Amino acid sequence: MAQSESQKKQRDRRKKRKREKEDQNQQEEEKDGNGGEDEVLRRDPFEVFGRDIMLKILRNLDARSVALSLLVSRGWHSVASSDRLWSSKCEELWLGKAHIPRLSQIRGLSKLAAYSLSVMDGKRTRIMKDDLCDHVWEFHFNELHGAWASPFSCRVVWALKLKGIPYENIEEDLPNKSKLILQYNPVHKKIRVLVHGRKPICESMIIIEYIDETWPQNPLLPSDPYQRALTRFWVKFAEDKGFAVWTLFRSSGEEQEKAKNESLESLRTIEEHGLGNKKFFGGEEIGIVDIAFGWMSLWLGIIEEIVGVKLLEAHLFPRLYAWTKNFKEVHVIKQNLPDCHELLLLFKGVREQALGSSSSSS
Ligand SMILES: N[C@@H](CCC(=O)N[C@@H](CS)C(=O)NCC(=O)O)C(=O)O
Repeated sequence: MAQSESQKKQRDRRKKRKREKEDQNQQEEEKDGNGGEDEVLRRDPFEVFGRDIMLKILRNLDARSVALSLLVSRGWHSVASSDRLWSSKCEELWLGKAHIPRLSQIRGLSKLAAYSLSVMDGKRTRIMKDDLCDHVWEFHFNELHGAWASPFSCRVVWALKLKGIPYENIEEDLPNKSKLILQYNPVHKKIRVLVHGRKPICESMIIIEYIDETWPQNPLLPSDPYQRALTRFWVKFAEDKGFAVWTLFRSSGEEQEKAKNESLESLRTIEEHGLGNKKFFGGEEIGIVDIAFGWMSLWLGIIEEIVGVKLLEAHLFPRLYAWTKNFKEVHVIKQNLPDCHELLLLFKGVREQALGSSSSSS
């Protein structure tokens, strides 16, 4: 009996220890659960969100906060110093500025360095002689050789005007081009040529890219590399496929019919794949692709009227048709389109001459 009493006590003690142990375990488990959340909160946001989301977060911060985050860790530094992030900050900083320091535009310089140099430059209290020379050079030595009726000419005018860059226009007489054109563009001997300082640049779309890189205000190309690639794709499409309409303008019969079909095919492609439901090719703002296709807003109608062929019909290409209206409504474009009647007269003569010379040569 005495033994069973002590056994009972032992059993009770074991049970009590077991209960205590279970309580302790349960407490530890609960503590662990909360600790998990705390643990996540304590973790580096760079590890939790990853590079892309951090980039998006930093994009929305002001430049000073982004600069401070450079010091957090190597991971943060790699995001906070990226060109993708700082190129948009540079654009904001440079918007509307009359003077953008040359140093900040050195090719290969990181956008973060370009931003810091511009901020330092903005704090200077003295203007040096070199800066004044830069200004004189940039503002008074842009020579633009072209011809008023040329859509290639107008492209460059639109780009310069959209950016507010002054230039001296030099009208070329195309049948008797100046010696300067032959000197500046010895390969193609064509307009347009932009002479910046003493440097000639040829080919309208290449000139426009140069303008966009030299004067970053009101950007014509997006800063994101992928979007830039897509933009260049459509500029190339405009360059390659636009040609058919000009063939149609200068031809007749079978050749004209073939050019008409090719032109319609291109319009279908642009309508379906290029423009989408956007107001402009780049979105809400006019950009380089709009400039590349800009000739469709006026010259295409002139060609249709002279040749007697309808291509851009509203019911067939509603988006593209609406785009031509939106494009012409932009103040800078409206102010810098050639006079419609003068253009019509001139182009009638050009077509007659083209058909005359083709029939006399056949
Ligand atoms: N791809 C060139 C085309 C330039 C072009 O065709 N220019 C014509 C005037 S619209 C020209 O200079 N023609 C003179 C000639 O061929 O002698 C550009 O975009 O600048």
